[in-house]
Amino acid sequence: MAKLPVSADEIIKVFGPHKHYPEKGAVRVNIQNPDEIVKTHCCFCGLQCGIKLKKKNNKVVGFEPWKEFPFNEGRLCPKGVQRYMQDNHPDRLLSPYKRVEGKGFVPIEWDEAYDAVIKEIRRIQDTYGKNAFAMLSGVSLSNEKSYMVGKFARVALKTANLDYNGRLCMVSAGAGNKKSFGMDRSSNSWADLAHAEVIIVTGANVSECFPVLTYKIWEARDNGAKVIVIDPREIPLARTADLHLPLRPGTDSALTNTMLKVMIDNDWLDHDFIDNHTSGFEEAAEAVKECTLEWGEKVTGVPADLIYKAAEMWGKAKTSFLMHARGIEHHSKGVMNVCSCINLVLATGRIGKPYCGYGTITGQGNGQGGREHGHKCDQLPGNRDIENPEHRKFVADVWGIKEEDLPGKGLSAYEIIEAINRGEIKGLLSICFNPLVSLPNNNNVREALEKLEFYAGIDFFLSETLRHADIILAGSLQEEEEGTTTSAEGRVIRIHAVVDPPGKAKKDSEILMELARRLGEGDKFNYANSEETFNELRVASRGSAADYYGISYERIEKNLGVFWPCPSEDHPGTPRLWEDKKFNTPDKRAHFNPTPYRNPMEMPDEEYPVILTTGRVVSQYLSGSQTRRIGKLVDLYPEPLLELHPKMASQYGIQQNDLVKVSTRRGTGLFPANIVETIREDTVFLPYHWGGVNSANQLTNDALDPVSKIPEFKACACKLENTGRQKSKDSAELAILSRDIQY
Ligand SMILES: Nc1nc2c(c(=O)[nH]1)N[C@H]1C(S)=C(S)[C@@H](COP(=O)(O)OP(=O)(O)OC[C@H]3O[C@@H](n4cnc5c(=O)[nH]c(N)nc54)[C@H](O)[C@@H]3O)O[C@H]1N2
Ligand SMILES: Nc1nc2c(c(=O)[nH]1)N[C@H]1C(S)=C(S)[C@@H](COP(=O)(O)OP(=O)(O)OC[C@H]3O[C@@H](n4cnc5c(=O)[nH]c(N)nc54)[C@H](O)[C@@H]3O)O[C@H]1N2
Ligand code: SF4
Ligand SMILES: [Mo]
Repeated sequence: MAKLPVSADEIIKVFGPHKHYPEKGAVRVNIQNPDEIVKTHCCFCGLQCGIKLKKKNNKVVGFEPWKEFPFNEGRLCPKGVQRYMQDNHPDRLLSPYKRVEGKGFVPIEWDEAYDAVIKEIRRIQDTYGKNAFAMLSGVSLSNEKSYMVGKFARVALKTANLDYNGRLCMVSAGAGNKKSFGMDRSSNSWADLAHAEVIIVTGANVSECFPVLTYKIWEARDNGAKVIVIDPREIPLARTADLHLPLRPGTDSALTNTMLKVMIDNDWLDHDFIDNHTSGFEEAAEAVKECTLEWGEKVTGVPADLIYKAAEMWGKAKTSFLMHARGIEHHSKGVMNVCSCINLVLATGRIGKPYCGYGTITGQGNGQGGREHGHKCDQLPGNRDIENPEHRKFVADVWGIKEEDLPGKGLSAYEIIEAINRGEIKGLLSICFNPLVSLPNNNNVREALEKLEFYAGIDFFLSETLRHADIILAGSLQEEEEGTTTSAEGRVIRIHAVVDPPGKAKKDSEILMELARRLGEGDKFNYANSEETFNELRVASRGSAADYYGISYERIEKNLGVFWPCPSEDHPGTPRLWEDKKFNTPDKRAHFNPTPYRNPMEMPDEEYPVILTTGRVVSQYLSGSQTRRIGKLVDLYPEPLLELHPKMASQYGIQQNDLVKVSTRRGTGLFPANIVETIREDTVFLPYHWGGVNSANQLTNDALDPVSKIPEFKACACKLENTGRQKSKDSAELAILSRDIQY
């Protein structure tokens, strides 16, 4: 029998009506006499800006800029200045809950909650095998918690099926980086941007998603840099760029391949670097042989002269930086796209030198550290390979277990959902992940949640996914536990506990440790504090491709962060990688990878003639479970709007704010139209931060990249129908009020 989500009425009875905090129009008071001001970091994006949080009576009551922190120097974006609204929020989960049919969620004591979880883990694993109980995790978690989750799943749960939300985010970049460099990190601290002659930003809406990085790029412009933006939309950064290439979604490697061909034809190459420090150039060159400017224009929709100009600017520069984000990575060929960008960098040899670099802009708060410490389905701490016998032995020794007891490679995030739907996985524990909103083709996710025999989740808010839970474990915010994160630059920084979790909520790590104890593995999870966990992580990462061994809490504090790799306590850390041109591959050379072009898995056709791409807006964060509760952020952008070009709008007779029905082969949604001139005429864009009827992920394609297993969020085919109805004045309000109860 399908296990339906707890109903809206039942939720309101127990939790009260959903509230925004602060309420609409409320004035925020900046407390002037806090008990304490604590230096820590923003919990949202991968830039991890420094921030000072004000504390009074064990509550976070405000913030101040932290001007001395070297990356952001006090700057914060709209989300950063509202982040502190969360710990006091009326929606906080203040105790564990269990689902009782007919009543909804009922608050219970921790002992009962733990017992219920352990009983179900045992039952399911005894009946169906260890791997029938899966775990999903997320990288808003600190390094310490990420490491602990990886160890918990393998040592306490003993399941192979652990994966994380970075599977939707950083994995194409990670796989491309490893293939090309043998290491997965931005090549330089972004201080090097300031004097780069040319900067390419591709598939990254920097001004909305990494707002504080904008000023670094503008600083470079002030110093004379030329900026090239590659994006189907004229994003804010493109409006201040020297060149904007508005390509058709899903055609990135056609564009970069054509640029490489132009560079080869004009000999804008660094032969010395290619010959002495790389391998695979011939194969990569062979793969772009047919990529003429005419072909490039036809496939990408970007005029040939613009492609030529970009290749010339990039090819002739002496210093340069190439940055990309999910726009090129969220594709069924995301890894190829990443490799094709790296090929442009390697062809010019501009890496491992001052003002020359390459980097993927990490998405989630700890998207960098979290992808190194072992909660990916194929990975052990230190970015070690779970299938490599030496790596397994090393980590098993650190954990005090036998190598043969360490599970092998498990399923990736979306594959776990598919396995639940096939009846192979029966139980799930999640922490820090809201897959019902964030996974593609999410009607499949709903079906999986309804099918699970048991589901428990650790969160501080009742997310859409958690409405399907049998047990809810009330966890902690970033500022409720000591720890570290690693910023997009590769800088390991200190997160400070400002307050204790409110009510009966507990620290995430405490919950995991107690579950481990009750599973009989308590002796392996006996950490007195986060520093002890970090010190074990250091040892587990020693000698690896993500070596933290030399980094201590004390050193981070003293230096305002340490860049890994840092193999020993007297090592200064590594802001700029590969200055000695010794890459981390077995032959110490950087690898070109051939990147032959192919189309996205779903192309527009007669039935579904329009390209749909999805992404973000500045005021909302990820699945929105955190930011849709903060009144000031909701005011900025209350509901998802369908961005479309005036020409497309007139073709369908669509006016501003008309409700448009958008359908794909997977689902249908209704979205008010936002007619803008800043998008390609053949493409529409939807932000994905909402669930239920407003969810963009009802529509998206669940085709996965064969290597990274990232979904194709950025290109699928859709059709539009004008409903002829205008969005009513109340529809936004209604959408907000019914935010959690939309389906
Ligand atoms: N405000 C805000 N900031 C965030 C987040 C958030 O949710 N909200 N999330 C954080 C996280 S986890 C992440 S991963 C990052 C994401 O940061 P970004 O990757 O910058 O954000 P997106 O909006 O997903 O996509 C970026 C751009 O890709 C473009 N695009 C779409 N299709 C293509 C294509 O085929 N090729 C190219 N070249 N471009 C394409 C879109 O038009 C969009 O402007 O942001 C982080 N910062
Ligand atoms: N269509 C479309 N879909 C996308 C994308 C896209 O561009 N288009 N982008 C994808 C990307 S890049 C990403 S990263 C994913 C993100 O997708 P998700 O990871 O599902 O999104 P989050 O909102 O981060 O969900 C995290 C949940 O964890 C909770 N949480 C946050 N911090 C903590 C913590 O410290 N402890 C605990 N216990 N819980 C915590 C939050 O309250 C929230 O409920 O979405 C992906 N989905
Ligand atoms: S740019 Fe990112 S880290 Fe900085 S304040 Fe905004 S969301 Fe937070
Ligand atoms: Mo992400």
